[in-house]
Amino acid sequence: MNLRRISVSLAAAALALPVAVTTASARSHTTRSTTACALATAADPGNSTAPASIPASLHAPKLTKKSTYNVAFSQNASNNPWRLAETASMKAEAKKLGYKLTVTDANNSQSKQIADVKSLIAQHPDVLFIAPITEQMAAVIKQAGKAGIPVFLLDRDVDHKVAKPGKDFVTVIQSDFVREGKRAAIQMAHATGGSAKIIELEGTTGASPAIDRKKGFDSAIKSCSGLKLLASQDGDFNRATGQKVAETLLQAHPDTTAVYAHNDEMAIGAIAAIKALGKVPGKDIQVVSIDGEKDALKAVAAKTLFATVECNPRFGPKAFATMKAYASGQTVKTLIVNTDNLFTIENAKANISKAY
Ligand code: GYE
Repeated sequence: MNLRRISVSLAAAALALPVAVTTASARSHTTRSTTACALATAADPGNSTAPASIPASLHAPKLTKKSTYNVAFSQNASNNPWRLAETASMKAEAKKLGYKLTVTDANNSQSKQIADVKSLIAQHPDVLFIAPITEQMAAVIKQAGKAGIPVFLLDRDVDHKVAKPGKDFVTVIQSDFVREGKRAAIQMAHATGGSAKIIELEGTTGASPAIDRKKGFDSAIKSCSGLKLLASQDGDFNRATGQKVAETLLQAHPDTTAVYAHNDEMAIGAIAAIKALGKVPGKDIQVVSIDGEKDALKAVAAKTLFATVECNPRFGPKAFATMKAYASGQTVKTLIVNTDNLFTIENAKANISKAY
């Protein structure tokens, strides 16, 4: 929603000043041939907070306060550690609270997830949590709202032209993906000194994190003329697909010096592809990604992955706390932004045992 636009324009505004300053100082050093990249020395900007202008959720179906609830969770896939950690977190919290939780798995198929949500609507749970595979899930989410079921979106957003936040669904709880892309761009500039030929492995086409992680990264690197995007392609947030796409792109662009992957699974696939081509990840080709799963933290510690921007999958406590707040009539905003860390060589090793 607006957060995306706001973040992009903030990112552009924030980057505009350092670039202008750098250009001015570069001019005085006549020996310098290229403009220095401000991102290469920029500190990690950390997390964003939801803009104060995000409205309260006022017109979605209400939830009666009860001592226990019958809730459902439509998960879009279970093919990676991130999804498994999210589902486990939802199950653990429901168990702790003594709520009945029905979980469906769409197996990474949009048509299956639409069918799943339709069958959950027919069962009329008190609450429907949905992790939408793409923004196109908006139409069926609207149907759930029409059936009087309060819907809480987890980790991905949907098309607001079709499903209105605060009306067709209560809220979306997610990370600021544009910010994640910008943070990844800064790490990429750190890894490469601001000079790189980059290939980008995108998440599932039409998924909000894929759209926004691309937006945040691509717009940030524009401020550094040395950071060049050679190619960008869908790797479906998946390790095997990421590896295949990376192999193809690396062969098509033998001058590649960096890979930006929208998630860790694809980054790990890319690292395998780099090795298969006889190159050294972390030396010949720098890799930066997003999530913070165990294998990625191990890769950061082993210096094959430069950094991973955290995107925390442990939604259970926040999802159920938000639902309870809504049931007791407290104000719930239509967007809730998670707080995420950054994993680099400084802290990766120490976090491996806690990772998923
Ligand atoms: O980064 C990825 C997963 O929607 C934020 O989806 C989530 C993303 C996460 O499959 O690994």
